[in-house]
Amino acid sequence: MLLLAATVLALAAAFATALTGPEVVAVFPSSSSSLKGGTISLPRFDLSIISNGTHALYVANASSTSPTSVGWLGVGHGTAMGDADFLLAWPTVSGSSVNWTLSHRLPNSNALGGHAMPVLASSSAGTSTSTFYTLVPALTTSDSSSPFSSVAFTRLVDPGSTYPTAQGVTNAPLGSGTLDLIYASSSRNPGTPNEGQATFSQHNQPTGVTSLDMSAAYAVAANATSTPPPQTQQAPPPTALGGLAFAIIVPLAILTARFGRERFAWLPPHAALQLLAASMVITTFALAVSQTGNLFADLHQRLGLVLFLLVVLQLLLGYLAHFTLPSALTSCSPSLSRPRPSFARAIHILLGLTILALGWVQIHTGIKKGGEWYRATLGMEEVPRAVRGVFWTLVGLFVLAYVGEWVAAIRRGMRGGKKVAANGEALPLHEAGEGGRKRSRRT
Ligand SMILES: *[C@@H]1O[C@H](CO)[C@@H](O)[C@H](O)[C@H]1NC(C)=O
Ligand SMILES: *[C@@H]1O[C@H](CO)[C@@H](O)[C@H](O)[C@H]1NC(C)=O
Ligand SMILES: *[C@@H]1O[C@H](CO)[C@@H](O)[C@H](O)[C@H]1NC(C)=O
Ligand SMILES: CC(=O)N[C@H]1CO[C@H](CO)[C@@H](O)[C@@H]1O
Repeated sequence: MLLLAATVLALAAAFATALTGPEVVAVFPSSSSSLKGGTISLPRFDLSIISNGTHALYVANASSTSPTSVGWLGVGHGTAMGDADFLLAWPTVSGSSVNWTLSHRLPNSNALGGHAMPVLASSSAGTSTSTFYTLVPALTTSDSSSPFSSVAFTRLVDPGSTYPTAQGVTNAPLGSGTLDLIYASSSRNPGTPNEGQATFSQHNQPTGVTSLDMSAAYAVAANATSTPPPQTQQAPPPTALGGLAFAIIVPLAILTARFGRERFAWLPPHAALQLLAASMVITTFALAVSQTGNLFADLHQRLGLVLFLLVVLQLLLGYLAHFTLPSALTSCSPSLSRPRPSFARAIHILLGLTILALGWVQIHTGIKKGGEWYRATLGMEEVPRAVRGVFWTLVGLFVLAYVGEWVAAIRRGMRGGKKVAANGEALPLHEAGEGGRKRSRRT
C-alpha cells in the first residue's frame, strides 16, 4: 500500500523546466556564471526568477496552455494577498500575434477582508509599471498558435525609493535569501491591453504560497534536463466535505457497529454510512487534485492521497470481512476465546480506527492556524476557533463512547463467562447478526 502511494506520488510530482543557456544569455550576456535563483513548477505555470545582483529576470511559462486560453498569470512577493507586491501579466491576442500587458499592483486596502482585485500601483508617468518592469520579447510568446505561453520581464533587484508600495506590503528589494511568493492565475482574460481599464475576474485556477531560494546558483538546463520539483506549499479546495466525513459520518458508522454487536442488525446502517463517507472522501480527493494541480507537496496533500487509497482498501476489506464468520473478539463481547477472529475482520477494525485517526490528523492540518485553509485563501481566512472547538469535542465524545462500550462489553462478557466457555461464542451470533444473514458455526 505504501509502495503504491509512493509510486503515485512519484508519478504525480511535477517537474519544472529550467531556462536553457541561450535563453539566459539573451538577458544576461556577461554574467551567466554568477546568476542566482531558480525555477519552480506551479500548477498552471513554471516560474523562474534569476538575478545577477542588480537585475532580476522573471519568466512565467504556462508550458501547456496556448495564449488564447490564458486569462492572466499573477505573482506576488509576500505571504498573503494582504501583504503582497503583485505583478500580473496577460496576453491580448489579435490574429496570429499576441501582445502582453504587465501590471504592477498592490493590495486593495479598502477591501472588507474579502478577495479583492489588487489595485494598480501607480498610473503616474514616473512610477507606472513600465518605469520598473521591462518586457523581454526574446522570451515572451508572440505567436497565438504557440502551444505554450511564456511571458518574461526584468526589473531592478532594488527598484529604489520611488517604487510604489503600501503599508504592510512586503519590501520591494529582492534580497538574496528566501523569497516568499504567492501565485494565482485565471482562464478569464481582462479583455483589454490597457492596464488602467482592466478588471480581473477572481482567480479560478490553483493559487498558493511558495518560496524560492535566491541564494542558490541558477542551474541552466544544459541539455533539456529537468530540475527536481520544489517544495511548494499548495492550497486544498475550500471544501468541508472530507472533514465532515471524518468528524461525523465515520465515527457514527464505527459506533453503530460497536454498539450494534449484541443489540441490533448493525451492518446495513454501518455499510450505508461508510459508503456515504467514502464517497465524500473520494469526491474531496478528486476536487482537491483538480484544484491544486497534483502537487502532493505538503503533509495535508500527501495525507489526502494516503487516506484516499486506504479508504478504498477499507471498503474492499469490509466487503470481504462480511463473508467471514464473526468471532468472539471481533463480533461480541471482546474476549480472546476461540474461535480466533478472522484476519479480514480484525484488519478491517484496526485499519478503520487507523483511518479515522489519520482523518483527524488531516482535519487538524486543514483547520489549524496557518493551515491548509489559510493557505487556500492566500492568507485571507483562518478557520474560526469555534470550528476547531467543535471538532475536538466530537473527537473526545467518540473516544469516550468507543472505549466506554468496549469496557462495558468486557464486563458483560465476564458476567456471562460460563456461556463463553461453553460454546466459544459469547452470544448467539445469528441473533446478533449483521442484517438478516443467518450464520451458524459447527462446534
Ligand atoms: C545584470 O544584467 C543586466 C542586464 O544584462 C546588466 O545591465 C547589468 O550590468 C548586470 N549586472 C551585473 C552586476 O553584472
Ligand atoms: C516554455 O515552455 C515550453 C514547453 O515546455 C518550452 O518549449 C519553452 O522553451 C519554454 N519557454 C521559456 C521561455 O521558458
Ligand atoms: C501589439 O503590439 C504591436 C507593436 O507594439 C502593435 O502594433 C499592435 O497593434 C499590438 N496589437 C494589439 C492587439 O494590441
Ligand atoms: C545534445 C546537446 O545539446 N548536447 C549539449 C549538452 O551540453 C553541452 C554543454 O553544456 C554541449 O556541449 C552539448 O552540445
